[in-house]
Amino acid sequence: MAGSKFAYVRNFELPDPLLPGTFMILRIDGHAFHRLSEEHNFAKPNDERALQLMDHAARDVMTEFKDIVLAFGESDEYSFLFRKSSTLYNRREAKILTTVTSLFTSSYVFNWSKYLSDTPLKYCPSFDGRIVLYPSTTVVRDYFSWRQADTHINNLYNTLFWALVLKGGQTTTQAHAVLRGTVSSQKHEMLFSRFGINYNELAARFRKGSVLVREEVSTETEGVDGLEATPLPVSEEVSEVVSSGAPRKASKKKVRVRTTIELCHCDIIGDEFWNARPNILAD
Ligand code: DGT
Ligand code: MG
Ligand code: MG
Ligand code: MG
Ligand code: MG
Repeated sequence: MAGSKFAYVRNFELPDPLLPGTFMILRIDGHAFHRLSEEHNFAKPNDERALQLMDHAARDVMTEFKDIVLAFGESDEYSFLFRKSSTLYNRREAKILTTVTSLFTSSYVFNWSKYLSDTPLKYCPSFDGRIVLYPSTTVVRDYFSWRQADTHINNLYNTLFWALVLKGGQTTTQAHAVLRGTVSSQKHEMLFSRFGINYNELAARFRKGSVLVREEVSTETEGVDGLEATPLPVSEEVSEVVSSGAPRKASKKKVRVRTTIELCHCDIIGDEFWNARPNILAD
């Protein structure tokens, strides 16, 4: 069946498959958030409400796309790691990228007023997105180390910069000049000696960024004399049933394993995080 004489235009639609057997990382980044943060009076250097809104949108994305095994967020960006064997949308790049980016954006807008209740959204925010393929677990680990190191570098710089401006009475030009060429230890020292700020005591959210990861949570429920325990109102499966040894009035214990999405502000550069969660990088 040839269809209409116009149908040949479909021949211009070229496939855009992402190489199988590789790790996809999709990163979204707020478009012109320098302006968005100014126009909506985000706190400097970090606005906790705005960061929580980013976390909320990222969680919505992970809830919808089960192949995402890890997400990391800082500032106006979020990175999503898909499991290596994902066949989401037959690994069509545009389909994955546009659907995830638009879901993130709509969640950001939809939930804005929950976090910035006294600040009406003045215009439509947007996010750009890209997918990069990584061939090995080493480079995936290095990718996330790169982003978390970036969080630290930017936060240290921004914390001192805004302390100089907001507490030290300097102009932004002066603050930039003071910071130029300084190394990390000098910034720590300046923060402490001039402003009494111990950098390491700042909120982990600001120093480490946000990590969203799926965790399995086991709950034991009891059913007596063969009565079933009330199912949990979540769409997760029962993993095993354990019976006690008593012949009558047996109390059946059901261990239910649910998967939840946990938010933490922990280190992902060292081995500990990854060793505790071997599933993230598994095939
Ligand atoms: P782009 O990504 O090229 O469209 O341009 P921008 O302006 O989004 O630049 P980008 O992504 O490199 O930097 C993020 C901007 O967002 C940066 O100017 C600071 C701002 N921003 C992000 N989070 C916060 C926050 O919590 N508080 C404040 N005051 N600003 C923030
Ligand atoms: Mg950008
Ligand atoms: Mg941006
Ligand atoms: Mg950014
Ligand atoms: Mg359609």
